[in-house]
Amino acid sequence: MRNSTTRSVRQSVVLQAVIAALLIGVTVAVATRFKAAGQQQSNQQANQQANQQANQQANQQANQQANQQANQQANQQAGQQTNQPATPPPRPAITTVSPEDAARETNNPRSKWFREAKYGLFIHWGLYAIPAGTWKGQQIPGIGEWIMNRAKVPVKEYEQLAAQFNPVKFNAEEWAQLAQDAGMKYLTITSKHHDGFAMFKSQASKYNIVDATPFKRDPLKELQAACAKRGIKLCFYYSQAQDWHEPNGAGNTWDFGPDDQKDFDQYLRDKALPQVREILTQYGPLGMIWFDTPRLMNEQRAEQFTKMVRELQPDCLINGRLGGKGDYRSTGDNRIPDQVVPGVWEVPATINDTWGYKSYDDHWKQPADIVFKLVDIASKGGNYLLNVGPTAEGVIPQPSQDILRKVGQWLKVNGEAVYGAGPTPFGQEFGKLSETKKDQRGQPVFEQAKEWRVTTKPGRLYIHLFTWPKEFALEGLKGKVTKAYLLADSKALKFSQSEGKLVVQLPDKAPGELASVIRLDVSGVNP
Ligand code: JFZ
Repeated sequence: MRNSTTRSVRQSVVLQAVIAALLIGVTVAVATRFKAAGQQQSNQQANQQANQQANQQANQQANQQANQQANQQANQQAGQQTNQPATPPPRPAITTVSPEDAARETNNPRSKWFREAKYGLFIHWGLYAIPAGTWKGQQIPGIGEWIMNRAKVPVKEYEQLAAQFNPVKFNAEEWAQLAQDAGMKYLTITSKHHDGFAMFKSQASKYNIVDATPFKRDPLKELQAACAKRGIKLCFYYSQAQDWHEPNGAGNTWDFGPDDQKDFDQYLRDKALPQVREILTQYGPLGMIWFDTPRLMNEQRAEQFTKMVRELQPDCLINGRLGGKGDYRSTGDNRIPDQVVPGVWEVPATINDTWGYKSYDDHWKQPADIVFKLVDIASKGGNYLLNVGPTAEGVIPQPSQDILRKVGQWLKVNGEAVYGAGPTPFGQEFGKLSETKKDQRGQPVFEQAKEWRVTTKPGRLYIHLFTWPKEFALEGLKGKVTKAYLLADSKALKFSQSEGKLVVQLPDKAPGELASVIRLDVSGVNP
């Protein structure tokens, strides 16, 4: 099984390398055109081009790595039980987007709120919060919400968790307030994950939080009200293909045998489509539905969902993991591209190393790291969807709350440089290809620089500093800077500008613990 998996991975990696190589040429050309149109600066253009050429290779490499990883992951997951390669083949990495798709995403009025929002709260919550990473005394490796699969728990056993699920400390107001304090503009919660358990009242399946638990409440209804109050866009994750509770759903091979012998269309007809109809009709306007792991999906199956979403909620976004073309693309989990990527896209990310709660995962990302990632992603043109995994009592772990609120404090001061901001017109700040270090295939490694990042708004540049130099120097800016100040204290900064070089003098001490942002007002150029 190992061998055949490895072989099929290798084959598709080779194929994808070829496709990626073809696409990258186009992507780079287009990215150059996009940016050139916005700024009319020959110097900047030259910079960009040099930078893009230098990084083309790095991109290609990253794509191949991402593809290989996605391939391996998908194949491992699917192949574990059945010796079958995963279906469908993994999507190419998001950096290989075609110019047509990028333009379609960007010009879609439906995605406007999303492009401006930049930062959302992901919540993975379900029955898996009860075992919290431990089954029958054994710590089960991997992500918490996969415990049923990783421990091969029979449906009859796993189902019994429902009778114990009573998250009496759940408070929708507190969760929505946390998202607001954190500066997050949307909230995406698991309405049904791969375990098949619906976290909402469902007519289509009794295996749901209202009908099958002592809790009897519908937390998604409560969240609807709490989010609406605060202007937070409510979004639902829905696992449309994997459903380990259903004989014909994808993924549960330990109870129901190989996926290729299932009547997958019957599962779609009896459960997935009716439940998606329920979430689209019972919870007011949704920001999006976040589909996932499109095993066994194909264009025609995806189309049934797309049609339903468009009919019932024309403004509701569809993410990139349905199985057809979505309104935007997701990167691989926790994967941030090296460069600016055109179009609309999102990085789904964990705050520790799991999505669903695991009692012993304390590997928290720190606020400085999260601020860096948020800014890094925004400066490349994407969104950051950061996850928390609440406990079986309905509590979001205190460390995640504290971390999110620290980042929220930073955003209160510096939010204008993030929300609604566009990507950098430069690129040299992302780093460069190593002159000495090579990867296993002999390709130079991309060495990320982390000193500064840039976001933009019309007539403005925002320089995010992650270290604190005496002065900040920027090459290649031809527009005339009329004003410079730190968002943290609004005090004017001294600067000089000559021959395309800007130098901004900085005070002795940074104004805060986390990144400091210089706002530059620029005339004569629209960054
Ligand atoms: C999926 C789920 O299986 C997982 O439980 C979690 O919900 C996560 C957000 O999404 O896992 C994936 C899906 C796609 C990739 C990686 C993990 N990918 O494309 O790299």
